[in-house]
This record gives sequence, structure tokens and C-alpha cells, in this order.
Amino acid sequence: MQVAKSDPLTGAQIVMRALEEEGVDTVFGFPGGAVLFLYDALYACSSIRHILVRHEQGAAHAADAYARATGKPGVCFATSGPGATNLVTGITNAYMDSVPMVAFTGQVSLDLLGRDSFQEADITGITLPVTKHNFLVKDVGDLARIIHEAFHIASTGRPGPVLVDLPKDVTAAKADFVWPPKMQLPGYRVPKNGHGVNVPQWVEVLSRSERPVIYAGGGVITSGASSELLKLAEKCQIPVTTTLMGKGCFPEDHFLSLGMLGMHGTAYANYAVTNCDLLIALGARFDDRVTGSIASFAPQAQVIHVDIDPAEIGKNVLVQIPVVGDVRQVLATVLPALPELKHEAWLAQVEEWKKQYPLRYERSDTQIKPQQVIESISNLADDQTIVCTDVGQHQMWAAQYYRARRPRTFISSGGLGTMGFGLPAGIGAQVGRPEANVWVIAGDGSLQMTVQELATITQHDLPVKIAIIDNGYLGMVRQWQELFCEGRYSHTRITGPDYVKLAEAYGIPGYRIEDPGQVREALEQAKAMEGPVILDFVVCCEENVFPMVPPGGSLTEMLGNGR
Ligand SMILES: Cc1ncc(C[n+]2csc(CCOP(=O)(O)OP(=O)(O)O)c2C)c(N)n1
Repeated sequence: MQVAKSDPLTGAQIVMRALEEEGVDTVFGFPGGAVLFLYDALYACSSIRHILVRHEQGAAHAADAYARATGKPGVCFATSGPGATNLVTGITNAYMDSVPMVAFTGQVSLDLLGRDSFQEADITGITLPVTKHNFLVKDVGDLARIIHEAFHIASTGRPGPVLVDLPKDVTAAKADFVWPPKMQLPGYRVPKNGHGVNVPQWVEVLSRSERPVIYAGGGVITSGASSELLKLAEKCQIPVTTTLMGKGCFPEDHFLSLGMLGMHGTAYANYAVTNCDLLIALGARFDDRVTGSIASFAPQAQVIHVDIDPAEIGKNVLVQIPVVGDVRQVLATVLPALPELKHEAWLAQVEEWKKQYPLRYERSDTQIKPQQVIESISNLADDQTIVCTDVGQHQMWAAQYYRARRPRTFISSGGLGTMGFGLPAGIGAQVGRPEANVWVIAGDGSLQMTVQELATITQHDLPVKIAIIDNGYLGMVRQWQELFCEGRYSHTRITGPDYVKLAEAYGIPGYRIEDPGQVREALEQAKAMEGPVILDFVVCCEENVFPMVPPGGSLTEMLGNGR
């Protein structure tokens, strides 16, 4: 039975009530004419905090990082037309990394739809391929139900962004607030308990394996399976490598941790995967940045693949033991049956690789090395510290040298590789986890893409610490030009503003650090300061990220792996 809970409300008020029902405490957004009534209803709504960004892309990235940091869906608002299209990069970013998000966009009134009206954009059409689902609300009576469905779809199964497009007259029209008593989505089924978990088969395959490796992705974090993963690794003595999205799902200071694998993974992770006889893939999707050449990826291994999304299984690699299900549920099912195992020879071999090919860089007394900055941030961090990165070399150095110890503490744009993600992500993470120390590790190129969000930090008093790895280049592209275009640096030299003055202009303390001897002290001081800080680390400008698997190469063909 459906129960009307109040007198008729406007569509805009229904949105607020529905958000409250969903437990939403924060919205990131930017107003406009088409969302005038929505913002008017927000004005009267004391339980929802609105973070006014400076560009809608920032709202989407902040909502995305809020979701990654908290596990709750992120919510953003934008007006119609340009507001909505400005969200698209952020929505796509969330889609590629399977992040739960609900984006509300204003739309022109129903009678103006399809007439090239002022600020009209077909945002449901535009976002069709980059949302898990989207809705154009045509009847205010459907609004509460649609919002409930949007949150359900965004946050269940393989999470992802859902967009709700709200014509202006729908937000003005009135209806009873009717919260749907139960979810009725017959076409949408979420696998849970693990379709096809054959426990005796797992026992047999694991017991027989001499050289097993666990390859863990973002799905481990999404499903909350970190402690099950730790139990599996320790009980069966299996080394664990993670993807960029999986960083933090397994403590990177654990002796069984191999760090990240793939293009800029550790040499020892890549050797272990190439030589393993059993690869247990958990909530990971065999991205090309991970596998390199598919033909030579884990060539001797039987593959177990656990994923909530059946479309991922067998998409890129042949899988002998497919399991569709929630990683945590699946591991909880098999763990009690698995025997305690030892793989002494294998672990000794892995140790040998770790010793022979550690991550390393040449230190300098005169120039700051980017790796040094990240290593120092890692050394200063506690378990709750959250690091958000931009995209480029600094991101890969962060993946290599920052040791994440807990899930939801390393936030980075993986699938889309979106420059400009870091700063708004830092905002979203800090708003979601106010008690945590939040660091943004930014490239000087990436930072300039969403630098206006510094004003958001100031306006909302967010104590985000920003470390700019300032190499004066679009470094990652420069590295490719050095390696693959005979050093022709076509348009990758980039200037920036004076970041100390820029910080000052936004009311944020800013410091430039050029001496390697001052890196640690600067970071310590920034950490001790209460509000936001910008540290501009002027680093050695032509440093490269190694090891590196050339695109399409096999994992053992690493450049700069110490051989
Ligand atoms: C929006 C966007 N445009 C272009 C690229 C291509 N790209 C990848 S890394 C990179 C360079 C990033 O430079 P910077 O932020 O300074 O970081 P660095 O590599 O120097 O550490 C570029 C241009 C991208 N990933 N995203």
C-alpha cells in the first residue's frame, strides 16, 4: 500500500524529501534558471549541505570522490544545457570507475522540449552511453519513485552514475509525496551470492597450485571484501597485486603485497603474474593498462574470475573458473572450506624479485625528485589519510610510492584518466570524511584544468592539502614523446601561474619548495596547519616513470626495471 505522507509538494520539494529519504547529506552543484525551483527548495532544506563549485565538472568529480571516500552515492546538481553538458566528463569518469552517483540536471519545460529552446540539451541522449541508467521525468507524480529507483540502480550491483533530468515545469508542479514502499524493477537483477561458486573446485584448484597470485581490483573495495581478502591471502599464503582502483584493498605494507601491476606496476608484480600458475582475479576487469599484450598475460595460469558484472567475465581473457557475484559473499563462502597452505618456494622467489627489482629512483641533493615528495607524503600519512591524485606521471608515482593501507584512501581516475580530477576529488573526499587528512597530489598541467575549485575550498573552509608536482611539462605525454617520438616534445612544455601568488589570491597559504632537503619539513608543516595549504614542489623536469611496459607489450618487457 502506498502512503501519502504530506500535503501536495512541488516537484522541487519532492526532490528534497526524496534525498532526505535516501540519507543524502551533501549535494555538489551549480545553479541556473532551469533549476531555480530546485535551489529554492534547497534553501528551505536544512538537512542537506550544498557545496557550490565553480564549474559543473568539479561538482561531478567531487560527488564521485565523496562516493569513493564514504561508500555512499555522490549527488550533484546542474542546470540545463551548458550546466548539464559540463557534467559529462565527470559522469563518464564515474561510469568508467563504477562509482555510484546520482546527477540531477535541470531541463527546459516540457512544452519547450525538442524546439532548440534556450539552454536545451538532450542530456539523456548525450549521457546514454556513460550512465548506468538515465531518466527524463515527465510527470511530477513519478518523481519520488524515479529518485528511489535512481539511487537503487546507482548503488547496487556494479555501481555507476544515474542521471535524472528534471524539466522546469515538473519541478514547479505539485503532487503528493508518495515514497514507493518497495522497489519494482523486474528487468534489473543484482547477483549476490555468487552464481557458480563451486567450493570443492576452489579447494582443489588452490590446493594444487604451486604459484598462485591474487589480482584484486576496485570491486574488492566496493563490496567491502578487504578483510576476507586478507584472510584468503594469509590462510593460503598467496601474494596480492592490485590495480590502481584496488589500491588500499590490501595493506601495501604487508609482506604478501606486490603493489600495483601493469604498465607502471612493480617489476615483481609483473614477474609474479607472468609466472603464476593460478590467477585469482577479484573485482577487476583486466584493463589493457594491466594486461599489456593479452597473448602473453599470465600465460601459464588457470584463471578464477569473480565479478558482480557477468559482462566482465571472459571479456578480455579466457577464464577457466568464472564466478558472477559479490566478492565478499563469494570469499565468505569459500574461505571456511579452504585449507591452510604454504608456498615457501614461490614466496621465496617473489622475495627474490622484490630484492632484485625494487621500485627505485636516483636521489639528488640539488633537485627534488617527484618520487621523493610522494614517498614523504606516504611516510607522514596515517591509516585514515586520503590521497586524491590527478592524472599523469605524478599519478603513477603516487600509485608506486604511496603505500595505501586501507580501502577508500586512494582516490584516482583510472578508467577515463581525467586530468583535472584531483582537486575537486579532494573537495569531495574532505566533505565526505571531514576528520581525515586529505592530500591532493596534482600535476601542474592537471591542476590548471580545474584550478578554479580553489575558491570552493576557501568558501567552504576545507582543510585540503595540495601538493603540486610541478615539472613544467605535461609530463606523461613528454615521457611518451621521449620514448616513442625520438624526443620531439610537441606541445608538452606548459607554463603555469606563480602558484604561491595564486594560493594567496584564493586566500590559501602557499609555499614553493625547490630544495630536496626541505621536502619533509614543508609537508610536516602543511600537515600541522589547520586549513588548506598549497605546496608547489618544483621538481626535476625530465624524470620518467619506471618501470614501464610499452603499450601493447608483454608484462616482462619492462623498460627501466633494473636489468
Ligand atoms: C582531460 C585530459 N586531457 C588530456 C589528457 C592526456 N594526458 C594524459 S597525462 C597528461 C599530462 C599530465 O600532465 P601533468 O598534470 O602536468 O602531470 P605530469 O604527467 O607532468 O605528472 C596528458 C596531457 C588526459 N589524460 N586528460
